[in-house]
Amino acid sequence: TSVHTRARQSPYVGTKDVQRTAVPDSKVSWKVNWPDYKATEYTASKVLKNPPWADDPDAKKIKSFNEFDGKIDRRSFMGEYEIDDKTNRPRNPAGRTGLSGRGLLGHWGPNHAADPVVTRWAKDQSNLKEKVLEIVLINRKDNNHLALPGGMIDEGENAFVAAKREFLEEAMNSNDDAVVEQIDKLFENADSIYKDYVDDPRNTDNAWMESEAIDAHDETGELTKDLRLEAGDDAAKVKWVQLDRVHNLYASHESMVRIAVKKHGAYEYWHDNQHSSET
Ligand code: RP5
Ligand code: MG
Ligand code: MG
Repeated sequence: TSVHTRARQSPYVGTKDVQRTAVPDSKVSWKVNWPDYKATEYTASKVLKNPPWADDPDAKKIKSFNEFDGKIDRRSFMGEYEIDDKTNRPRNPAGRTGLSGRGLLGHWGPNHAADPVVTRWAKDQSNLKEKVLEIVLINRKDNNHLALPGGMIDEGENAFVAAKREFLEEAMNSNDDAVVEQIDKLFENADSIYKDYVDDPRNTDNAWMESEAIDAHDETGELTKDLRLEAGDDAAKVKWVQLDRVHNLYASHESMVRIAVKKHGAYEYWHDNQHSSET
């Protein structure tokens, strides 16, 4: 596996001047000794205001890391993470990011998301050698990046429920009964295809994103033929995108999409194609 790169980008997302300490690839791992390492400390003011979705600014107030803490799941897909003796802050299992504190993230430690991977076969396969999938993607409002229409798991939800809810919010902008029923059908045979750390630009040394990707594939095209996509919530745009070349997707979404492509036996576009600059 490769080291995280988006989690080391500066300036920190949503800021003009928060610069992460530069962390070279060779020093991402905590196993590499770096006695002088000093990360830039930053937590966004909206997080420090202690809204209901965020933890106490003092990590010492958190008693149950690595387990369920009331309704908050503080377990990591990466196994047990370390907690700093002095500060009681969790340590990012994927390594150094150059930033300490929580940045834009509410929870110390893992912040859990779910990503719906909704696919069907592209209609026009006439000039294609292999079967090509198309997928529902959004452009994110926060950075215009092309992304899966995913979001944070709410308290008490599992990843399937969250992926479906986020799809309704961001890709359908609807909670009409008929639309909900249509999406329920689409997700009836949905499958969890990824449960892991994600290389999200918001990650810090003490707070990071993890996600479970939910694959909902419409084999016949029947379930999605009347789907009326409409961007909502944190999505600026939504569209079906043909998977015949590499797109520059947000966080670790490209890895999730490739798993779905392989699973459905579709054209593995990344073998022949170079990186595209479209966002
Ligand atoms: C990514 O951030 C996840 O894979 C998911 O798509 C997303 C969740 O955050 P929001 O969309 O709620 O900002 O790391
Ligand atoms: Mg959302
Ligand atoms: Mg979202």
